[in-house]
Amino acid sequence: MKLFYSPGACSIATRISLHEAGIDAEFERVDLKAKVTERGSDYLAINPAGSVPMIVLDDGTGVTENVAILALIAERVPELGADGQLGQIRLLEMLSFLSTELHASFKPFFHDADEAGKESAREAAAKRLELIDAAMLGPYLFGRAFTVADAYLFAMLRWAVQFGVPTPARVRDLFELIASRDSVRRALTEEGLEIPLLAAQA
Ligand SMILES: N[C@@H](CCC(=O)N[C@@H](CS)C(=O)NCC(=O)O)C(=O)O
Repeated sequence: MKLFYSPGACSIATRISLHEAGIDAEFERVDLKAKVTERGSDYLAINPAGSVPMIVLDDGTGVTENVAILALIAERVPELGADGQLGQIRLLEMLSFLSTELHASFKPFFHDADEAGKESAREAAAKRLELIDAAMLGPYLFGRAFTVADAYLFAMLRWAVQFGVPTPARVRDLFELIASRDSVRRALTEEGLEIPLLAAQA
């Protein structure tokens, strides 16, 4: 499998999940502005949407979209999904919320929003983090076990620190718990990123 990624982007959720799953992968960095990969390939010819993550399976099939990629990893390694009768549905429900609500609320920060735009993005993201705080079972989103949804949330909690989004206490604890996992430390190191310190925001 291959992952097209950009350091610190949401694609780190896939990298973390692959490490958790014990799935070997190749990683190819994408310059998201120039839309060129580190090997000099035209990324738009590979993924016309131009966004990361994208994975390419060993048979050459490409899969895009965080929700689909993370669901695929959880399908291959069910321990990384949610338990219970509605487990798969609950996982999709959470991944969809993370993608369409939380992830979307961070977009203005990456698109040169002015101060007013950033402040309203901050409020929108904070509101969604409060919903997560109320819904999470603890200590992870779905209880005692880490899932691919935690990996996706982690990517965005790094941005919450970066952009000063107020983060409820239980979600901050969850962030630190996720950050302490070997898979996460490995992924951060591989992408040349620091271990985040949310406590600084408390
Ligand atoms: N709908 C896509 C969006 C992914 C996305 O927004 N990726 C960002 C990085 S976190 C990106 O590639 N931005 C650059 C661009 O879209 O041109 C998904 O959920 O996978």
